[in-house]
Order: sequence, then C-alpha cells, then structure tokens
Amino acid sequence: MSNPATPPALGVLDERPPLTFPPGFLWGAATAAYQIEGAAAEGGRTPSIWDTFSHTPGRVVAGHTGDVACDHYHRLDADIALMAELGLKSYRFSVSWSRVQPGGSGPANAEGLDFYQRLVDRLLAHGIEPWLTLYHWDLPQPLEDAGGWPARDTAGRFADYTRLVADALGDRVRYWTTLNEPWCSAFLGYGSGVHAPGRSNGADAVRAGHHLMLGHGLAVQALRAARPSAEVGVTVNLYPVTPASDSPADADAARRIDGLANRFFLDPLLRGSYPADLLADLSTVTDFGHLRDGDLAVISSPLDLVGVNYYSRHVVAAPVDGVAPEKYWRSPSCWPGSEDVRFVTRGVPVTDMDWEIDAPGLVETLRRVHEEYTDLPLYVTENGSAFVDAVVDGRVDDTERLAYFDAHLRAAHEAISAGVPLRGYFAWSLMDNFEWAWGYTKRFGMIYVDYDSQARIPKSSARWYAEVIRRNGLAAQ
Ligand code: IFM
Repeated sequence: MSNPATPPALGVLDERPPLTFPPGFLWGAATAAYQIEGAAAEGGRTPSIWDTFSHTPGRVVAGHTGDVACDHYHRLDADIALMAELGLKSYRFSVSWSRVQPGGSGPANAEGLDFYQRLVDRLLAHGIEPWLTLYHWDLPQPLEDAGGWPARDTAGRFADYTRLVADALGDRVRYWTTLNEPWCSAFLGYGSGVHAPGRSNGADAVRAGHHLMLGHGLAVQALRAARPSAEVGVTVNLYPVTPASDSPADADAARRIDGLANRFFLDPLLRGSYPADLLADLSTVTDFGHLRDGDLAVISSPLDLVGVNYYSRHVVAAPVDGVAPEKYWRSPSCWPGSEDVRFVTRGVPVTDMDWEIDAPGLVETLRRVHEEYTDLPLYVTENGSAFVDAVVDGRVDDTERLAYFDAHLRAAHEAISAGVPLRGYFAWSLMDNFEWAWGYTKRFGMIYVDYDSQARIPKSSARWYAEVIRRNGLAAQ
C-alpha cells in the first residue's frame, strides 16, 4: 500500500485477546456499481432510477450524482491492485443492470458485459474470489416508467437479466447474491421516498417488497438452470429490534417493527410464508391482492447461503401523542401501518450516520438467523461505519472505524463460537463512495478517495484489516 507501513494507533483496542477464525474464512470487502463506477453514459449504459433521482434537484445532498463517483470504471486495474495489496480473499461487487442490458430488456450489451468480464478475470488472476450481486438498487429507468418493483412484470425482467449475466460470467463466478437489501429498495424507494425512485406509498412499498422477492426466486431458478454449480444466496439487512422498556406496549411496537424490518423478508425467503401478525398489521395498508398462488414457493427456492448486512439496532417505543421523530430511513413513512412507532436513541456512541454502534447486535442477529431460520452457511456481506476523515500529512488515521471493525469482528467470532456457520465477512466499504441520498458527504471506506484528483489513500483501518486477513484473525493488543 502507498501509505507508510507504521502500525495503526490502536487506542481503545488495548488488551484485547487474540482471536483466530476458522480455516478458509472468506475475508472480503464490498462495493456497489452505482456507488463507485461512474462512466454513467459510457459503453452503452443507459440511466437507472438512481441517475434520474440524483439528477432531480433536492433529492441528494449538495446535488451529488454518481456520474463520475470513484471513476472505478476507468481505474479497474489500479483498484484491483489495491485489493491485492490488502490481501483480500474475495471482492463483492454489483453489476449495473443498465450497463449490461440497457433499458432493462432485450439483448445483452457486449461492451457492458466486457467490463465485468475484465473485472472478474483480473480478480481471479490476483487470487481474489469474485462475489457478484445482481441488484444493488439501480433499476433501469424504463422499467420504473413501466411501474417499477410494485409491478409484477419487473420480477420476470429481473430473471431475464440474470440469465444474461449468468451466461456471460457463470463459468468464472462461484458466489452469487440476487438482491442487496430488498428492505431498502422497497421501503426507502417506494415508502419514504428518500431513495430512488422517490415514491411514497405504503401499499406500493409492500408490493415492491413482494415482487423483489419474487424476482429473487425466479433469478435463483434461472441461475440454477444456467450454472448448477453456482453458490446462490440473497443479502438482507437485519436489525435486532429492542423494546425501549418492558411495557407490553413497547414490546408490541418492537414486534411490529421487527415484522417490517426483518420477518417481512426472512419468513418468505426461508420459510415460504408471511408471518400472520405482519399480514394483520399490514391489513390497513394493502389487501395483498398482489400475492398469487405459487409465489411463496418460488420465493423460497432453496439457497446455498444467506448474506447478512449489519450496521445497528433499532430501539423502539409505543406511540406517544402520535409523534414519531423523523430520521433518515427511520422516517415514519418507511414503516407502513406502523408509522406512529417511536425510534428511541439511547445516548450510546454513534457513527457519522447517527447510527448507534452496537456490536453485540451482530451476535444476536447471526444467532437468530441460524437458530430460528436456517442451517445454511451465513456471510456478513456488509458491515462498517461512516466517520469524518481527515488527511494529515498524506495519511488518514481512522481509529474510530478501525475500532468499529475490531468490535464487530469480535462479535462475529463470538457468533461462530456459539455455533453459527459464519463463513466470511465483507467490510463495507473497500473505498469511500456515493452514499446514496447523502452523496459524497459520508465516508465508509477503508480507502480514502479524494474526489477531486481520484487519488486513493489506504486508511489505518485498511492496513489493520490487511493484517487481520494475513493472520486470519485478530492479534493480541
Ligand atoms: O452504502 C450502503 C450500501 O449501499 C448498502 N448497505 C448500507 C451501506 C451504508 O449505508
């Protein structure tokens, strides 16, 4: 790495014991197409909902867009060289649907596929396992114009697109995830509207969630048909939901939010049914007329793995005078039917996103998925934190991010000790990037990106993570 190889300042990490992870543990880092690629109008790519949304005044902080982002499209070789220097065992990226199938229908765009073929080939040449996510929020705009995810047809389109990608890359890519965080696509995109396409209608959000999962199931079937040896899964973003007190009213608030945040996806995907209490909660929002016979069997098509993205915990309380604080994705309208539940802040340390830091919540989350839902291998497909970074003498000493990773890796190890078949961990993110409605104002990367020059500076956390990977664990401090 280009940063001087002095050891990172460990501060709060003093006197922690060493921990070793199981042999073959898949150490990785993750990104997503719209957040890093740029080249928005090159190589035959057409607009996605995020191009439209970010170019709409008032939608993204400071009018930032992904037009250039980290210019990764043009800096592929240098970025992969940085991954190799980190010693990554795997790199999780997403494919831009409108780059490989402009407009979201019709034949593949050879130039778009070529970009991902080069990416995969170069990763493999460096001994880095490619981990491909098919959908990380960037629906081709024409499909949104035709109804978006609330329209059933979009699920079938997603399966068609999956076939194109599987045919082109299936011989070289072993790990596939269909969707990244369908909760965000459905409830931020169509519920609160703080994400693209920026619509705000509870019934549409619920329909979108269902059709995303239907698209997932159809994509799993398409992948199986095209590439029987592929390891296929889905990534969900999960939160422990804790009542603010032991009152029955707060417990009920927690049940409702857990239903919308977690069980809305976990139950159909892994049990083939919607939870009865969730259907009852949502009866004021939708009649579920979009749910057809056979859908749940498709949605629960057998998987090989489950990806869990973990960032924080929700602490909730029963309504008081119908007042709910407005906070980013906690905006009331992203909880259809439960808009009056209050999200409570506990006064514990937070990241620059104002998300409470709660490493034990990762243990709880992984144990819950394993103990209540599945024996499948689990992967933490994202975990990380935004903090304000400063470049001083050409270095970025991000001790808070480093401490966040350390605490969460210790939690991941605790989950393994408790019997969770956790097989890998992907830091979010490899590099600073376009943080959706926050534009470039929030930095999650282990590698600092100077957006004026596109220079990359590995932060202290990157050098520390490289050492974690080298040791397959955490050193004694
Ligand atoms: O940047 C996002 C990513 O695209 C999806 N998971 C959460 C990250 C941080 O907000």
